[in-house]
Amino acid sequence: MKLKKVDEQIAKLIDKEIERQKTSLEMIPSENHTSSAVREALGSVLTDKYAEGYPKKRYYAGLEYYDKIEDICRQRAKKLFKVAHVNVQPYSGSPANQAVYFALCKPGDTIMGMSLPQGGHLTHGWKVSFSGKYFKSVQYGVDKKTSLINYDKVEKIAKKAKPKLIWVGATAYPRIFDWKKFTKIADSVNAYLASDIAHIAGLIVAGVHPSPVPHVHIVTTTTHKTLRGPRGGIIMVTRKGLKKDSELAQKIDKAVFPGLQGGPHENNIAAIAVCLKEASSSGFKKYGRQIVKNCKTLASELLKHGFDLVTKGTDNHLILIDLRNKGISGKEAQNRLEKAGITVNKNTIPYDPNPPFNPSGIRLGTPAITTRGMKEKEMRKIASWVSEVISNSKPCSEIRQEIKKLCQKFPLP
Ligand code: DSN
Repeated sequence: MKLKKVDEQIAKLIDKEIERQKTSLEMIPSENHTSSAVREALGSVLTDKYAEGYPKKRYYAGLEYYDKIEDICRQRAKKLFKVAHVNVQPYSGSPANQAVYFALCKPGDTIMGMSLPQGGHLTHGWKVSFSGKYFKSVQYGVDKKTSLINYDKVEKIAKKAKPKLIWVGATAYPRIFDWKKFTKIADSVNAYLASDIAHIAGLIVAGVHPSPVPHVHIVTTTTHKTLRGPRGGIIMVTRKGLKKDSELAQKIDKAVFPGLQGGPHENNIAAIAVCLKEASSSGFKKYGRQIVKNCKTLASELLKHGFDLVTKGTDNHLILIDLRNKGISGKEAQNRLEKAGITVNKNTIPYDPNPPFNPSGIRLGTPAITTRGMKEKEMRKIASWVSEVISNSKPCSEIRQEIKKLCQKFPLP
């Protein structure tokens, strides 16, 4: 291996990370394990060239094959998500969302999104991000009692604020979005409706979460979560979007380049193309269904172990646990679980009395462990390990060994 010769230090650390991934359970719901085909495209010579512009309209020479690759990627995304136009150049999810603002809004315009501590995303108008600083952001959240989106309340907020752009999407919402209700709300105030499906893109492709495409104007996604590709971002314009604004596709493209980015990372775009091909297979549909089956099994087992789940369960790939009844903070639970070999992340729960750096919950999910082939039987075991770790009824070191043993049976792709 050449890397070992050139840079032994980095090579060793990569080897250690491979070993860590092999022997532990990756349960952060926004993460996954890519295929070796995706990684081969990512590590290819396509990282070598500038390709500012779009296929056939570039500012650099020598891009015959780059053009073909980017076109294939765009066509695959269009077909898979059934949209009118796609841009596959955003470096990731936040830049993709930034481009949507740049295309549609002026600084100071009113925008609306789900608040971060109640499950939304930084770029949906949270106060510390550009989206909360440069725009007049109004935020909706979840109901205090049920932790579900209260659509009547969303409607009231929208009618009062009359936002130019409304975001639907979340990073910690374990339930299905009612796109139709959001469409009705957005249409009633003549707002653009953008859905950020970063977390659930793979579930939509697999048919286990309804698609927003017939209902919204714009869809953004990352490519590395349930979609199981490399880190990256895609912006899509729907037919409904083009009906609202026939220039929408051009506005989005101009916002990405030259508005916000320079040369696209074409090695990444090639790897996204590979991931989209994989996601078009019948095997991927099965995978998506299994993610949800696993998550539901894990949720019901955790409930049996006395865990308090936000919304009492899940419809998708993630679970949010309110740990207050267990007398442990999210941070401590995350640390202890990591020692045992289960990687989750501390997370705020809706109306969290504790600060975001030391919140009351943890977020966990099944995309990566499902990629390894784990099923309901393993979920039951994992739930009991989580319970043993949190209740401190068995040493983490002992559980670590048991997890290592299980992991041997489920190799990384
Ligand atoms: N950082 C991502 C997550 O973990 O959900 C969202 O972009």
